[in-house]
Amino acid sequence: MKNIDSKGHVTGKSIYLDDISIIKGTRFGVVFDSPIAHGTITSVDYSKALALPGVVTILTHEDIPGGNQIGGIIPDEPLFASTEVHFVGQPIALIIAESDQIAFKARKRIEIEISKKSVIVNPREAKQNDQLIFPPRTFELGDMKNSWKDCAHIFEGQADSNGQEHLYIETQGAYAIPMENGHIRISSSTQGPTSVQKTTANILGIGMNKIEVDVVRLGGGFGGKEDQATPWAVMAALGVFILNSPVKVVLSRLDDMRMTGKRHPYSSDYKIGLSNDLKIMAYETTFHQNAGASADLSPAVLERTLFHGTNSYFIPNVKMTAYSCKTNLPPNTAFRGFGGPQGMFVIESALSHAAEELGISKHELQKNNLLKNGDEFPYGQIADGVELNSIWQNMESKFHIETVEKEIQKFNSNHSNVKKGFSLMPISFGISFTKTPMNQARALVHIYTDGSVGVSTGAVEMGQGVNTKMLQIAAQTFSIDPKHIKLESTNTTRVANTSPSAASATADLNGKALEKACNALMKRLKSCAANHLNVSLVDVTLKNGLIYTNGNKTDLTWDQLVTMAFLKRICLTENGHYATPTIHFDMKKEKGHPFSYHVYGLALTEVTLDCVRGTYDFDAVKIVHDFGKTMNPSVDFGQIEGGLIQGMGWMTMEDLRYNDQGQLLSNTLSTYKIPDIYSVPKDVIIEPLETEGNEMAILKSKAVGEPPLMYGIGAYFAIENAVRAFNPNFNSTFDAPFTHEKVLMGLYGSIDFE
Ligand code: LUZ
Ligand code: MOS
Repeated sequence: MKNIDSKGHVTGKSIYLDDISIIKGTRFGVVFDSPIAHGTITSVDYSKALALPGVVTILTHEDIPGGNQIGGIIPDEPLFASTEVHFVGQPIALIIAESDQIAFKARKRIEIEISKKSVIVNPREAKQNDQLIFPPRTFELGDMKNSWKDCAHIFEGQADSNGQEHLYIETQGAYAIPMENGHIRISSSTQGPTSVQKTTANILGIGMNKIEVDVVRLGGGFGGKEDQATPWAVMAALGVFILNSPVKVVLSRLDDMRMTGKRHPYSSDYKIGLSNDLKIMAYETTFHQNAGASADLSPAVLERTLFHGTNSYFIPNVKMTAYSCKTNLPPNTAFRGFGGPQGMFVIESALSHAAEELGISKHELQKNNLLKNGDEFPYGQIADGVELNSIWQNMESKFHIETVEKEIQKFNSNHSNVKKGFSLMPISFGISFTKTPMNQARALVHIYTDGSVGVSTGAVEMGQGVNTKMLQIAAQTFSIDPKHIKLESTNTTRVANTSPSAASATADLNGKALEKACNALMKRLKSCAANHLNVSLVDVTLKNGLIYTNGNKTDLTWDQLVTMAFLKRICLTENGHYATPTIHFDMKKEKGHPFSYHVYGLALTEVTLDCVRGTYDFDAVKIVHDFGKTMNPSVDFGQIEGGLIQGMGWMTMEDLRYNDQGQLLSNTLSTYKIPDIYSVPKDVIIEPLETEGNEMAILKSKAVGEPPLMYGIGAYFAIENAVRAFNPNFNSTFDAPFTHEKVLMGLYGSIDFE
C-alpha cells in the first residue's frame, strides 16, 4: 500500500496545524523569553508593550491558576520563569494580541533587567560544580577491577558528540479553543497528546477530562515534540482560560531554534582492553550528558545511552557510568535514537582508536566481537534472535568488504590530493520504551451500519507513515478494501492515556491494540454469519468483503453482514488494549529485560575526500537491514533513508554552537546547515535481510523509526579513515561532527604554517 498521505501532501491538501481554519475572535500569542542564560529578574516593565494598540494582554507566572510546573519526569521546570532565569530562550511571558505581527512588535517594547549569575555551558564543568540533574547511574557486567590484567592491549581516550537541532519542517505550535462549561479543546503539533492534556490540566488546576487534545498530523517531530510541544499548547490553553477566546501560539523558526532543546551533546571518556586474539575483554566509560537547565526527558535519554553503550558487541567486563549535567542551555530532549547514538559513538571511537594503534582494519575488530545469541547485555537481558553474523555475511557476499577495501587502497596509492575512505557501522537497537509502564496502547474501532469503518488509535502521524500501517492492519484483519476505512485524528477523548508516539514503538503498540480490537469484532461478525447461514463458527471465513462457508462463497457480503449484526443488536464498536508482555526492569539492580526485541543492521559507508579543500562526498552507503517481515517496504525504506541522512548530518555538518554565555550562535538556517540533495550519498542501497520476523513486532514487521539513524555514525569513521590515508600522523580527536574545517585541521594539523 502506498503511503495514504502522499496525494494530500503533494497537492497541498493535507492539514497541518496552520491549515486549521481560524475562528473569528482568535488571538495570537508570542512568547517573551530570557535574553540572559542565568540570573535574577530584578524588574520587568510591560507597560509600553501593553500600550500598543491591538495588544490584548500579557500573561506571566502570576496568571497561572494551578501549579507553575511542566516537568514530565522531575518537577523542576516552570512554564514561565518567575524570579530566576536559567537559559537564553526561557519563557517569561506570553504576549497575546490581535495578530502575531502586533505581538512581535510588542515584544520589542518589553523592558527587563536581570542581575547576571555565572553561566555554565560545559557538562564537565557542571559536574565539577556538583550541578547534576539527578544522581549518576552505572551499568556493570562481569569483574571490571580484575579484567584489565588479562588485557594485552589497553587504550584510553575521549569521545565527544555534539547536539542536533530537530528542524522539523513544521515549527512548534498549538491552537486552543474554548468549549462550553470551561472545557478547552487544543489542536497541537505534538507527539504526546496525553502529556499536553495532563500538563494543561495541572497548570489550570482542573481535571484532565476538561481538556481535549486533537492531533491531525505533524510536519515532523523526531523527538522534538515528544515533550517540548507541551509548553506552547499549555500557554494557548491558559490564554483561553483567561480570555475565553481562541488562542493560537505558533513559534517562528528563529524563536523555535532559540527556545527549544535539542539532541544532548555528550562528552565521554573510554578505556578499552583487548586480549591477544583481539577479543574485547574490558570496557569502561564515563558519559557526561549536557542536559541543559532542567530534566525534561534527560533521565530516560541517559538510560538509553547506557543500554546501547556496547552497541553490537559482546564484552564480558563492562562498567559504564553516566552523569546528567545541569547547564545553562535550553533543556535538551528526545531526538531520534534517544541517547543510543551518543553511547554507540563512544564505543565506535574506542574501536577505531584500538584498530589504529594495533595497525589492523577496524572491521576485523568489529566482526571479531559481534554479539551472539545467549550473550548477556550489561543490563542483564540475554540476547536472542541476533542477526548480526548473518547480516555481516550478507554484507560480505553482496557488497564485498575486502574488495571495497582493496579498491580504496589502490585508489589512494594512485591519488595524492584525493583520498577515499570507508567504514562499517553495525547497529543493535532495543525496541520498547525503557520505562516498562509506557509500553501500552489502545485503539477504538467503529463499524458503521453501512459497513464502513472508523479507526482511532493513540498513534500520531508525523510523516513516518504510521497511519498507513494502521489502515493496513484494519484492512487485513477485516479483509475489506482499505477505501472503506477511515483513520481518525489522534484525540484524547477517543483514545485516552496514550504514550507519546516515540521509541520506534508506535506501530507495534498501537497496531497490536488495533489488531486485537479488529479480531474481537471479526469474531462477533463471524458468529452472526454462522447463525444466519446455519453453520458452525469455525467454518466461516471473510475474504475481500465476502463471506465463505467451508471455503465456498455465499451470497452474503460484508456490508449485509454488518447491517444484519446491527439489527440483531450486536455491538459494532470495540476498544483494543495492548501491553507488551515479558518486559521488565529493576532500576535498583540496573538489571532486567527491558526490550521486547532488538533491530539489527550494518552499513558500509564510502567517502571521497578533497584533500586540498577539506570537503567530502559520500559515494555510497550500502546497508543490510533486519526488517523482520516488512509490512510496507516503501514506508520502511523511506524511514531507513531519512534516518541515515539525519544521522549523517549529525555526524558531519550540523554544527550546533553556543558561546560561553549560553547564546545560540547557530541560530538561523544560514548558520546551521542540514543535509540537502547535494550532500546526500550518491548511492544508498538497502538490502533487506531475509528472516522469519519477530512475533513481538506488528505483523512480524520490526520497528524502523530510530535504528537507521545510527548508520549515519559510519560517516564519521569513513571520513576519519580517508583523513588518515592522507595524513598518517593524524591523531583522531573523536569530536563529532566532522566538519570540513575539522577535516582540514586533520589533514594539515601537524604542519606549521608559520
Ligand atoms: N522516549 C521515551 C523514547 O520516553 N522512552 C524511550 O525509551 C524512548 N526511546 C526512544 C525514543 N524515545
Ligand atoms: Mo522519539 S526520540 O522516539 O520521540
